[in-house]
Amino acid sequence: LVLAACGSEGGSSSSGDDGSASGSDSGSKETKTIKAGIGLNDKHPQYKGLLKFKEIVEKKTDGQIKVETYHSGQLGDDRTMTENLQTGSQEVTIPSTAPLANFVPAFSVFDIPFLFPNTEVADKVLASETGQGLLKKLESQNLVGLAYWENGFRDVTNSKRAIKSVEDFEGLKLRTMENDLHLDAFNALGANPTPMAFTELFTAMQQGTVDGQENPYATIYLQKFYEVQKHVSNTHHVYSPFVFLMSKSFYDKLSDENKKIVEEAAVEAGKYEKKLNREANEKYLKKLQEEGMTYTEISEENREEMKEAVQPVVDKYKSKIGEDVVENIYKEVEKAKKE
Ligand code: TK8
Repeated sequence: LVLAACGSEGGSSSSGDDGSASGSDSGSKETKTIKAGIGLNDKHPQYKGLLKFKEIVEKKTDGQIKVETYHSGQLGDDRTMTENLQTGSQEVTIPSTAPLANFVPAFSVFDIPFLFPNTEVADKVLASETGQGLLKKLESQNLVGLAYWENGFRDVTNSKRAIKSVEDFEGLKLRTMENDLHLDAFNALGANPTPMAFTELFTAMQQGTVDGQENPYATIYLQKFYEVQKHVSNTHHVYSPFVFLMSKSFYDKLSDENKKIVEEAAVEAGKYEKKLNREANEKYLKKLQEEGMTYTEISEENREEMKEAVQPVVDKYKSKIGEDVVENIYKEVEKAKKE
């Protein structure tokens, strides 16, 4: 019946988004196009991961699905690209979880400062029932979360002074991602935070609109932030996951076979991206110093002081994130630490 509906020539010529097909492309030979855009540039592991996704999907569907890749915010910032998925003008984007909290508040849980002590715990918690359960919440927003990729541990840079302890944040104009918890955490540290899309950040630092920002070393180096920033500290204050998002209206129209292909490709490319990202974050701190940045190591005692300063913010956001989500994520962290 489905084949007949697709016509004897084996499928309508429609692309994936006009809904005229029989609701599934099984057996049809029409090609679909995935427009995939990210905010980081083409040197970053995130883009190399996206190229890996393209390679796997085009190979496994024998060209039935084509992937067009865009980087450096060519299709907009994270929030705009996520909205593009909801309206159907783009099929894939891979934002940080922080801006995603504007669509599903529970994703703010990953902005709880110092939640993950290391990447081993982060990996286990993201793979846990709680971590995977958060992805399910995206479906109500016409979004499908196919996999967690890695942005990494975030570190503060600025053009004014070395950040050694809480006092050094006083009055510093810091750009934060567009997420209230993230913003309030830097308020609690005494900084003067400004939420801003990543696409505007370099210019804002260049013009002095902001003194600093926070991102993993790979981003700081590959986006050439060392050209406009003097100081970097290993605050490691938040571990940011990326989420590989697909438009649900596009995903739903795929055949079961092609659904499986894109799901597996997102996971496999994510493992590849994570490997490259960890190698990058290992080597780029040294490169930042070679480019003239001054590195300041945060002592464990001073990091504890930062944790205490932001704790009231965590309590304030428990209800917004969801008491159950916060409770479960802490349980998963404790469980992962013991394994
Ligand atoms: C890139 C962003 C970036 C994030 C930020 O699109 O906004 O600072 O860390 O990686 O998602």
